[in-house]
Amino acid sequence: MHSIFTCKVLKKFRKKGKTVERRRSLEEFEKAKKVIPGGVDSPVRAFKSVGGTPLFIERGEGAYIYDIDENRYIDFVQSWGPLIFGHCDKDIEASVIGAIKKGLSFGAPTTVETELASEIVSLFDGIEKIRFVSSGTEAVMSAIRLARGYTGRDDIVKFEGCYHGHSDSLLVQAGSGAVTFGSPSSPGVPADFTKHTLLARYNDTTSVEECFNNSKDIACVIIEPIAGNMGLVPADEEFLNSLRELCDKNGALLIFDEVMSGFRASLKGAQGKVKTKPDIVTFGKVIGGGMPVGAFGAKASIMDRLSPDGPIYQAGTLSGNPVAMNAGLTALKKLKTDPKLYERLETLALRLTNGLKEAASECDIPLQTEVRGSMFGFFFNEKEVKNFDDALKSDTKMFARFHQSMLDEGVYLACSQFETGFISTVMDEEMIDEVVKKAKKVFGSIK
Ligand code: KE4
Repeated sequence: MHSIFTCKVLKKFRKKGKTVERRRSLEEFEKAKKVIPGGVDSPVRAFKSVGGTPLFIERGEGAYIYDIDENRYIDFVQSWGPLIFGHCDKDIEASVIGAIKKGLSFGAPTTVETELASEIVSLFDGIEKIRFVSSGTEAVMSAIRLARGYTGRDDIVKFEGCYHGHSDSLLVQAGSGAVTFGSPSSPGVPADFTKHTLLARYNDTTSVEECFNNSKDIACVIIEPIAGNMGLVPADEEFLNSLRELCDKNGALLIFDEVMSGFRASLKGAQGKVKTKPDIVTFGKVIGGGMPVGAFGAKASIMDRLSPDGPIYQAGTLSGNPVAMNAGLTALKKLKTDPKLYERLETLALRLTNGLKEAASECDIPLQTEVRGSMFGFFFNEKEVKNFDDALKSDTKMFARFHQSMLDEGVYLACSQFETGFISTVMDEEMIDEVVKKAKKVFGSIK
């Protein structure tokens, strides 16, 4: 028997002749909210910026996920980036099962950590050593401390609209969830913790020069070289070069936060697309194959300042967990074996975004699109988006209507205008064309 609440909401889901049954997600969400803040373990999942109720997912299979009401969706979120091989990849599954049979965790060195570290180091001239942690937030927090300890300076520069995880000194005008909630700097972060964080504008060299004019104590500049947390906004090549020059001139380190773009934009992340080389790189998502992992790497001269050989402390109980390491190692080995993989993913991403653009223009809906490797984004915006202010001018109400209607069509897109979508290796042209066809129908109904 439906509760009154459920009936009311269900009515909302009834499309012309199309009833998308999501009763169990509705009921589970009510239950979850009683014991988990907002009913979710990460804010963006709550669907607050797009409306409606988050789907409770039962399982994934290849390019698809199934909610607990047995509705099937093609998944362009892929757990916010990690699942480049889609759900239940047989090789990654086997490596995890194999690892689990030998034990879950030891809190002691294992050879698989060295193997995965070597796989990553071998890809980047600028990385001689890498340390694993359990999330992207931890990787960036550790990289910032390393930069501060290495330079002996306290200030850092970040960019409006970039999100680098939720460590205190970086929750200043963050992108991603914080923007979605319209709370650019979160309560609970003491002003003292952020007074060393200078804000600059993405793709705007002058704003960075101003930071260096205002502070002679800058330890590092941190940037998403391909921003994915204000929607998909790549940095201009000359802008990144200017960051390199300013850091060199002022004795600061340049940090590329590639937690999202790493192994997603190309096999070398953003560094496979631009010439600028950072001093420190952070990773996450794909390098864990779907398990919790983060990492940060740099030249040995920088990394060796970390404890136990150096004085800069950084640690973690499950850092380098062998189950996660095996998942990540399998994923990276698969990525390295197929030289055409990223070309195929980018071609599919372009097929999707070009199709969306054409479908939107047929309905006079302004749509800006962007692609970098397997990453894609779109803005309901009249103008090209080059920075956070531009992104904020997007029509988030139109985005919400599009998101909800595509969900009803079985298409699972990121539940915020300020996120990025992903193509996985198990997607093909037929699937993409089907999504474009659905988008055509949806644009017609929401314009
Ligand atoms: P995690 O702590 O969530 O593993 O990583 C933080 C992080 C750091 N740097 C970049 C560039 C990131 O994109 C992220 C996390 N990305 C978001 C999605 N935009 C994670 C999703 C969420 O917060 O639930």
